[in-house]
Amino acid sequence: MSELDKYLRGDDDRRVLERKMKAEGRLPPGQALTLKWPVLHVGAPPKFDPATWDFRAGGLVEEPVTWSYEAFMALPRAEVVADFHCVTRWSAFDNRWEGIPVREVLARLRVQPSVSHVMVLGHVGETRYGYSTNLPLSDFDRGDNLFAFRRNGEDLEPDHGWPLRLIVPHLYAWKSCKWVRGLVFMDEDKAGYWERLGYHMYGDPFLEQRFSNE
Ligand SMILES: Nc1nc2c(c(=O)[nH]1)N[C@H]1C(S)=C(S)[C@@H](COP(=O)(O)O)O[C@H]1N2
Ligand SMILES: [Mo]
Repeated sequence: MSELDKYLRGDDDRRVLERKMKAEGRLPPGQALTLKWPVLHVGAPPKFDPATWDFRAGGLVEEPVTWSYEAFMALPRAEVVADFHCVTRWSAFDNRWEGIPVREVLARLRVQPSVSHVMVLGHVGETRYGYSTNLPLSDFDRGDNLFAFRRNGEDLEPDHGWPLRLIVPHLYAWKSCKWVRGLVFMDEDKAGYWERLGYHMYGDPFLEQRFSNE
């Protein structure tokens, strides 16, 4: 392929930006920059009905809480610009996410002192896959984490998690649960969907924590 063809395909912009991110220390090892936004999930996006959708928090909390769609969407909102690193080796930079900060949700829960980890739950029942993913409470309780509904000014497509997905920018993207519906607070670490299948329990992209046997 000629340099002109590459330029017309956008490869040239891609490589220039990739070099810049690498120089700035923002490209984790083994990752390539993508200008697109690939779709990656198991199963199929669930049907969304705002009348029956709810968001539940349970496990080791003083009182379990259930929010309706209306109540959840009435929580305070914020914008976060952050990078997104998928374990399948693509990274998308400077995504402008809009959503409800995880900390706004935590502030409305009375989490028991023994809690060390959270299991994040995706949709259950629409397909045979109920997605879940685990992370330490201290990694969940961060200012950059959002329950997002918009990216770069546009509502998320169903494929990207509409009506709501978690965004945890500092860990591999499989922790960013799409179609998120609930949280279980735990006093030990337990494996979620991909973690049971061998993905790393923590998943730091800068340490290349891809699989648990590495
Ligand atoms: N509910 C659910 N969330 C999920 C997944 C999934 O299969 N189901 N896949 C994860 C993986 S492996 C990645 S890389 C990101 C991809 O998000 P995207 O499809 O919006 O790029 O979503 C994560 N969240
Ligand atoms: Mo992924």
